[in-house]
Amino acid sequence: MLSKVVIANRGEIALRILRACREMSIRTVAVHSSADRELKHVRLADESVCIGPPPSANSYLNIPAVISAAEVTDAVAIHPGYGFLSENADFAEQVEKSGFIFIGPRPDTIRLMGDKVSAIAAMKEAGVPCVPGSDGVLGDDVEENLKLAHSIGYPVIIKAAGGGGGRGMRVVRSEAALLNAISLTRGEAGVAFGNDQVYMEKYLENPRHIEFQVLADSHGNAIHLGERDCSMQRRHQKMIEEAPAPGLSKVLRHKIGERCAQACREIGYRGAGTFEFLYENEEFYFIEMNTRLQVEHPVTELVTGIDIVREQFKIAAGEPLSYQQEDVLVHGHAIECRINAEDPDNFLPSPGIISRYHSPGGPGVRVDTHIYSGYRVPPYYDSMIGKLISHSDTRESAMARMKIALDEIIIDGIKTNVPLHKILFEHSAFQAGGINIHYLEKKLGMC
Ligand code: MV4
Repeated sequence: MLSKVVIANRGEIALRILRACREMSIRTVAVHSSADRELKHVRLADESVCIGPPPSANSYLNIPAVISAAEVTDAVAIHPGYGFLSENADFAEQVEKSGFIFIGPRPDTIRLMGDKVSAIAAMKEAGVPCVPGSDGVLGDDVEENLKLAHSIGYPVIIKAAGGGGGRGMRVVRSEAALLNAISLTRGEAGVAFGNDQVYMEKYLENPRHIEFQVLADSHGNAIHLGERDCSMQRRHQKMIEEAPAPGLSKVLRHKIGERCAQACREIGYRGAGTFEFLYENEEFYFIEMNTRLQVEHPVTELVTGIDIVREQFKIAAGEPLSYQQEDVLVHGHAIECRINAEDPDNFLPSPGIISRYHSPGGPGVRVDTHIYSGYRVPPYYDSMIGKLISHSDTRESAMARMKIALDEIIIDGIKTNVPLHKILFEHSAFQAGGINIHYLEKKLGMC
């Protein structure tokens, strides 16, 4: 197994990764900004290295600083977590060129998936169902673009090849608006991503957002761990995730999951990954692939019993996957609530000192957080301070356990979105299951 790993992240996920290292007897190096000396995982790590001041560009995104930390501590591998450098192909490449193991896919795979047009082309080729749309990037031929949109049928959506996660896209509802939308999206994309390539898809009005978790080793084995429903979101920030997706049949799960696993085999994927789909009228449409560990991985861990971070380390060490597809069973239901340090009324960040913290607990309750009484939430980073995850045999009882946990948790001194979570769990459409991506924003617009 790997002897020593640099954890190139912060907060709850750095702690999650550190705990996996402990179980596997891997020594740990925490790299942190000067604002993050008091993080729980920094205290627990075998070693720690301060890599710069709080702005992420000067610390968590500073590639030479992270690699130097691996060099001076004699680490063998770097785990990037999520966000920060986790999907940066240049970082993965420099890590490998410096003689370290990057815990994630090969740099070329990250690059392939980072460009949404090449990602879609690869998935289409591998038999993954995609949204009807342009065959690659749009050209400058006005007539051709009008003809294409006409044949797809309005509404269509123009997306930037370099975008993703909701950045760089525009819905077009009529022919009259098409050409302007293409040039506006092109211009914005050029500025934002340094790549003005755009593509066109049929716009799906009311889809659900369902993603499949995959694991692939370096020996050509790939499996899927089923899906997560992430439709409860606001402005592309997920708020609640669950597994399995309410109402999805076992047959369709395995059909789509197997397509994802097969695609991994065909492109030589390595590591943990997520296939993002839109789901509407019982049909799946691939939109993007994430080449990292995701925030919401715990719901999959709870329903499958598989430790995804542990598998990442095994894969990185060159070992085969611990499971075959037949070993993967989905047991019961799991739900995750993201806890954010923010004002639930206006969603503004609410940094500051947590004067009192009491963790919920009990059967089927998992708490992934780095916070403690006296911890100061810094203003420099994402406002997510933890995740509450419940598991039980049925969706109803997993929801009941979550409500109890939300009532139990005490976070004083800062504002959090816990009150909003409590309200959402009383909403009948969410209780019934199967809400779409517009549900939360519509609900918030009403109250
Ligand atoms: C779409 C779509 C409807 N039709 N593509 C937004 C984030 C990016 N990953 C893709 N997104 C969307 N692509 C087609 N053809 C609607 C969205 C979308 C969305 C998708 C997933 C989760 C939340 C969303 C919120 C608004 C729009």
